[in-house]
Amino acid sequence: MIRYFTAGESHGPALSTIVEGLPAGIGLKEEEINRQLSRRQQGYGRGGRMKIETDRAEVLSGIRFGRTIGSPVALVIRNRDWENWTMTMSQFEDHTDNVSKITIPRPGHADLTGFVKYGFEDIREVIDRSSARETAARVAAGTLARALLRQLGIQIGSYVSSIGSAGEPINADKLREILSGGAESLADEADRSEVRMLDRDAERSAIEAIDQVKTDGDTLGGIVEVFITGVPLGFGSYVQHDRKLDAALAAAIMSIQAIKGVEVGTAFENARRPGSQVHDELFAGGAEGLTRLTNRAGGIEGSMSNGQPIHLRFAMKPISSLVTPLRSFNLATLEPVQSRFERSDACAVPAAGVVAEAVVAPVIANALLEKIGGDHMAEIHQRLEAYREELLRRFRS
Ligand code: EPS
Repeated sequence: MIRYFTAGESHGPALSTIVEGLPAGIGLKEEEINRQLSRRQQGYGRGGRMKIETDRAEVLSGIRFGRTIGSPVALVIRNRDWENWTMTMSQFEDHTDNVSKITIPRPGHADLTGFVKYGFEDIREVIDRSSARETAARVAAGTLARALLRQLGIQIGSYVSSIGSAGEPINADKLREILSGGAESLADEADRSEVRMLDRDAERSAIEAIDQVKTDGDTLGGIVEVFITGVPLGFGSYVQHDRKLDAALAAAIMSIQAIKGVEVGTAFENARRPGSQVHDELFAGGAEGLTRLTNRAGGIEGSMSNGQPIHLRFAMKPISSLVTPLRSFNLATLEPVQSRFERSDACAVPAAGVVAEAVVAPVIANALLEKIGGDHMAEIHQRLEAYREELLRRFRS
């Protein structure tokens, strides 16, 4: 099973990750990791920090001649901004007297609870690890599982359906057409837009809305749709809570900073309709064995993949660092004060989609390994093809 951890503070020397449990033989180009890192840095509404950083991963282990060798892959992404923070974030020299302490928490942020929970005297120690900069390491880690999946015809993509009140999910027929080329076609199309939207009117409205919040010193959240295509029927299981695919995918997405809701398929809309208008009817045969005319279940029934594209939708709250302050209090004096501003983004919804693509990759890869096993890519490929052929044979009319 693939496991990974990240380490690193936003303004420390670097972010790093160790990815364990990758099969041998996954072909990977360094440019692909860096391409994903660069995608994560884009998006209209990003703040000043993204002008400083150009994220690139250094591979320290686990890859030889462009292929994984089954051993842990360690990656490092240097923070260029570190040179501006060597005193504030100094590891061993004590600069307590030279660095002013932050004691005013931002509503909506980890500031207040992290400060109390860890017994800090300076909110800086919360800010630097709770920062969404950490997602750079997760994107780098996810690229490896993603490469494994891509080599097996499983693709992941996302687009932004709304930012603030601008935009809505695109028409199901148009979506089906784009997804027929695999979920990466969707991601490629979304990447052509600065807000990763597919509808030009919605894009224009979203950019205007971001401009408006920048002027107002405010921030905006949004909704992102994630698709995974090429997943055969039968990944995950209904038999035990910790083997449920929908639960694992939702947990992965919910672990991204500022994500507050995850939906599988059109779950909330489904809850408003009778079952006869919700459940996707079944037809044997067709190019992929089984045919469905709708996918309201989002490709998951009984917590298992059902062979349809997996569809997840998630909500990101507006970033909690606001230029225009909200009411807060000083943790040192308990006096009421206006919350302080920490440099940040006005909107990071487009980046969240790229991060979500990365964090679901190890979940799907693990479901695959649980289903068919295998220690190297040739073995996994052969087993998956045999499984796909068996499914086709079973449902061929
Ligand atoms: C973040 C605050 C900002 C963002 C950061 C997330 O960083 P800084 O305080 O250095 O301006 O730019 O995001 C990234 C650095 C990134 O790479 O995504 C926060 O507080 O969460």
